[in-house]
Amino acid sequence: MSEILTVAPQTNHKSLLFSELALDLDNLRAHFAVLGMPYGAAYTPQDYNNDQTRAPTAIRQASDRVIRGPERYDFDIDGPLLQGREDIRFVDCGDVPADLSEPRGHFRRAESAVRKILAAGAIPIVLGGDHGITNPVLRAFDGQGPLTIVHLDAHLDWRDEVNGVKDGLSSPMRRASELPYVKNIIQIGMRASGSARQEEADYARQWGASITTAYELHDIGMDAVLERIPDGGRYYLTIDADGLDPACMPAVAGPAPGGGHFRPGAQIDSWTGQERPCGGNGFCGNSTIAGYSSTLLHDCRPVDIELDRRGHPRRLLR
Ligand SMILES: [Mn+2]
Repeated sequence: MSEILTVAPQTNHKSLLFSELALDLDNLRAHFAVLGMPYGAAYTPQDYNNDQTRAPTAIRQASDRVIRGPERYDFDIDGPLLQGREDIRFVDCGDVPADLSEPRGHFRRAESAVRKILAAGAIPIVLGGDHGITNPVLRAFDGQGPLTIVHLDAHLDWRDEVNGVKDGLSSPMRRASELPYVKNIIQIGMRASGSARQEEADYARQWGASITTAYELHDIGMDAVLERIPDGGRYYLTIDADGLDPACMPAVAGPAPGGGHFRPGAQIDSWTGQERPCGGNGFCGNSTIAGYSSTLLHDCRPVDIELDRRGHPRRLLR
């Protein structure tokens, strides 16, 4: 029997936004698959089980207060969740469990779980946890490129290592830059001080990352920032909750004043769902969401979808 990669979420409301619980990843039938990843790569012993580890469960439990029923009309998307389409399968694959006898085993299981979700033709929606979760998730995308990473965050996340840990929450963009199938990195919302030093800022610019600061975003607006993203290939959206201003997203480990509010967050979600010129096999939106984030509730709204002959999502439509 193959190894069990995920277990059911912990408490009452077991899935995100009334989605079907689907723990059999070998026989997954889905267009959108939620995956909870509570554990990152700890920098200190205290971080093995921190506030962020409770986020996937907390987000699921909060989701039924945000949308009281999947049949309810939602003004943001001009219709009910999934637009009432019963042919779209939106499932929740549960959480990736940790094992103290194998401290990084959850990263290996997460990568395997995402590979199975992709093999099923579904778009993974990953809930952290901290931003370290992006490292194993992106590794599962080999053969799926070229990828453009769209990254909303206060912080640069280009550290090579912290306390000797190379796949922690400070390093996801550095690790992404090393993947041969990652062609573009678009970073939006940078501000204040994080783990980056001058050398990381220089390195990111030298690599060719497109960096938009929070104040530039305020000045020109999210639509103008999104215009800078090259067309073609596939997009991988990763949102650190601290990309939003702490006035509307205070429950983060690294608050940085001066960020955007819900409106630019919703715009970036909406952009993910737009019809765009696509290369490769035509996927347009591949989303991973790290950390506490109300914007993720927008990200989890597939508004309309075009399927290929095998029933896999070919294109997301507005
Ligand atoms: Mn951050």
